[in-house]
Amino acid sequence: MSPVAAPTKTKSATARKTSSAAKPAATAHAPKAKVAVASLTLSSKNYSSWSLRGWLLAKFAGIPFEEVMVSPDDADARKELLLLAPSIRVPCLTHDGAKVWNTLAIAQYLNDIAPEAGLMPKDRIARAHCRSVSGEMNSGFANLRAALPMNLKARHPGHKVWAGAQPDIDRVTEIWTECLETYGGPYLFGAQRGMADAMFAPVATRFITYDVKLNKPCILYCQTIMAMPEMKEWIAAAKLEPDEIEELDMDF
Ligand SMILES: N[C@@H](CCC(=O)N[C@@H](CS)C(=O)NCC(=O)O)C(=O)O
Repeated sequence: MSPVAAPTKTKSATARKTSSAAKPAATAHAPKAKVAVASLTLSSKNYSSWSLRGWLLAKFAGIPFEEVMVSPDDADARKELLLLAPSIRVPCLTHDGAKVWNTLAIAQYLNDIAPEAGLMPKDRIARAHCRSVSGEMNSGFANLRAALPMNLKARHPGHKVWAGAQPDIDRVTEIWTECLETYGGPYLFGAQRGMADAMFAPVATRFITYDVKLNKPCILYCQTIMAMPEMKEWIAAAKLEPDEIEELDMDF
């Protein structure tokens, strides 16, 4: 892990900023070290799965960063977000002159600046596998996303999964099972949590929220994800958010 792992704070503006950055300890005689403080745009902690992925990646990388909370429904915030992220989407990472949007690009950038954090496996073949499953998550599973939106505060025991989402669920569990068998768990690529775990963490929460039936290794993997201290921190913050998106709070 990076030696610069820092607690996360939050700031406020039209886009609400939370500073997650650790300020270097200043002493009278010490030369001022130049610490590049990153900022990461996020939207809801309860509902935004992409925000969670970006935030976990930054946490795993151990960089100090501030959270910039933006509301996608607020016109002023959207204008501000456009200045921060050309895609007008979260997450977007700004760090030391670099602006990086799209979660995969953020993961690769963080791996560049904090290689010691082990976001990607060291082995070339495992790294290729990690990139492939992370890319599949980044661009696929549209039916799963539509049918089982992330909602960390909700629980739907016995939820009947829409048939159109089942092939996506089956493919996710196939990826997880193969990774856990190949690399020995408890994370997808072995003992070290990393990029692929951040990419699939919101899916683990959806499987729990909607009571999706899983095989034993996948149940254990969901538990491993939920037990990560970073997940606990994120979920605790999500629970404090007001329930703003009524259609996602409906009973199925
Ligand atoms: N694959 C993209 C997806 C990003 C994405 O869809 N973000 C959503 C939040 S969950 C967003 O910003 N939505 C706001 C909007 O579309 O206005 C990425 O990795 O950045």
